[in-house]
Amino acid sequence: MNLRRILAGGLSLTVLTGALFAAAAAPSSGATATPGEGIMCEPGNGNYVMTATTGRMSLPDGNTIFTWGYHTPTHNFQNTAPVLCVTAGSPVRIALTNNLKEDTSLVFPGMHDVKADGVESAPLSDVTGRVTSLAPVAAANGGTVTYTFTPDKPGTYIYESGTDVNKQVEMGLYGAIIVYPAGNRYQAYDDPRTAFEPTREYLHMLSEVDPDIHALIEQGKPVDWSKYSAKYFLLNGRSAPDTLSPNDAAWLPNQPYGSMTRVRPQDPNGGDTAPALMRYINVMSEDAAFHPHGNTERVIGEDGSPLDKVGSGDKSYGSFLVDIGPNRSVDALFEWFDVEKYDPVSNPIPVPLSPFQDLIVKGTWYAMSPYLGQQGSLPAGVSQFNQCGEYYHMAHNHNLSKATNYGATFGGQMTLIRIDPLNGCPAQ
Ligand SMILES: [Cu+2]
Repeated sequence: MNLRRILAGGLSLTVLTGALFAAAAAPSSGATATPGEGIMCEPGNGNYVMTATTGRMSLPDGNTIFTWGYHTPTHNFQNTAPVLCVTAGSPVRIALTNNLKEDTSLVFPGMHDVKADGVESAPLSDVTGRVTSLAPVAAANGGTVTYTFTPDKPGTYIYESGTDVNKQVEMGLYGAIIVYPAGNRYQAYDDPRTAFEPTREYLHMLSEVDPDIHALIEQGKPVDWSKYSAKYFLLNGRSAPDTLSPNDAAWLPNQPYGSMTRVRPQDPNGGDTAPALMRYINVMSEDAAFHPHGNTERVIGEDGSPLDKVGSGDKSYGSFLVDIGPNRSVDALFEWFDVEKYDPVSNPIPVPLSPFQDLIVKGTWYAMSPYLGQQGSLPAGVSQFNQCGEYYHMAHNHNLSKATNYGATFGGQMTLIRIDPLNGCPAQ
């Protein structure tokens, strides 16, 4: 699929996104999961076993890169690290074994009273007083350490290596911790106004990779960090169009997490309108401005702190650009609404499909209707990927240099938003 040629031809964005989706969906191996199915939590219910080890990630341009990551009882090797879904007030235990050739550790920013093998997790230093690790380590070549803590505040958090941080995080030792309110699995925070639709919860973890540095580390050569220059930009450990493939796609065995998001439009008749929940984490060293096309998202919390403390007034805000600082997290509610306002006479829903000729001119992805839920016949010989009347918008890092794969545009930190018909999508 030559995306550049499609761009040069000046075809519509909807055609382009269709091409991206087709490219991502093309492999026909055994996975049956559906793109956009949401966050894939690591099994364990607060009790996790992880082994730091080496492996490879694959990129959409055919490159493969030596990385570090973890294997778990349920997964051979993965990048990014397992998504840990836990509950406020319930203890968490992470047993870390180290199969790397150097010490490693984990830190849990935002968590309090973290213990390592039962004692307070505190930085280590050498005889000169220089800090050698931000947390007690699992020693190289088989060492173990067990971290325990009890999260007290719901929200979205990062966990990552606390040893030789610059190098080990670049190599892939980072992941997400999601803390749910006790008793409210489908709220972002304790405030019931942060409720979200149970099947519409998503994680966008932004990170980047300099393949030259990974190659030097694989070869055991010294690294000059002043020459750092990332070439690949990842969403949940994949770059576009791999971001659109389902969780646990068989053709991406070491990168299990997809990042296509699915939303439902607001019901004009006043039915269930629970929004989707978007959880963002930025693992990069510079700001990220993530841009969902077509509708705003409502930022409701940062770093595990709700912007609307009950009783203090609503500090949440809607934005076309979700700004996530380095090593920070943002939670946002995403509701797809109809700005033109449904009216049964002047603005009926659904509107009729476009005339047949316009379908030919506009392509098969856009029916010239802002509404959803209706499909019609297409010209003979025209194929389409549309399942049930849904449509798609882009979502990407607004720093377009990070929406690339080794300089080739339309890759990197980019995914699609899929807007399903009001009545759902039965044809899966
Ligand atoms: Cu854009």
